[in-house]
Amino acid sequence: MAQVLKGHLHGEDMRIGIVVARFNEHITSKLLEGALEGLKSHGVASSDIVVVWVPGSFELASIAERLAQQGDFDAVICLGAVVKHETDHYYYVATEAARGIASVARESEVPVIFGVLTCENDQQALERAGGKEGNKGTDAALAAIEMANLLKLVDELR
Ligand code: INI
Repeated sequence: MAQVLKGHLHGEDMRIGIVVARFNEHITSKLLEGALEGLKSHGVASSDIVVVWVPGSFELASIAERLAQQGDFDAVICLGAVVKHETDHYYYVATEAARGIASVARESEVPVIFGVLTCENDQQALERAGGKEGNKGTDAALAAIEMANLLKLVDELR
């Protein structure tokens, strides 16, 4: 019979790093609230959560990399909100944030989670930061716990 592995959502005894962008803080603070709520409701103690604010989404990956390298965290969550404006600046920020986080995630021993909204306008972003589309910060928190548990199971296969 096939062996099937699934990560569970028990976060007890986990230490989680959150890197959050200050740009569009009216949105990212809500993503952070959602993430903290998601972690705590799944057993992660407040004292085991470290939150690091960075200027914008472009800076998320470099701090996530440092946290992931410390070996002290079970997962690192990146939170940001990139919103389209008149110029195409947002495009470069969103692309590099995604590329940077994906690269850190692949090279890290622990999960690094992409909780960055990329939206047409503020309304779309707010709907996904505790509005009618839920809170992507909470989703990111649950993905972090699931992936941290899954990684342990996968490593046990060795
Ligand atoms: N940073 C964001 O997090 N969201 C944005 O929408 C955004 N836009 O559109 O400019 C943004 N820019 C700042 C960027 O992340 C860096 O902090 C800045 O370029 C300094 O490196």
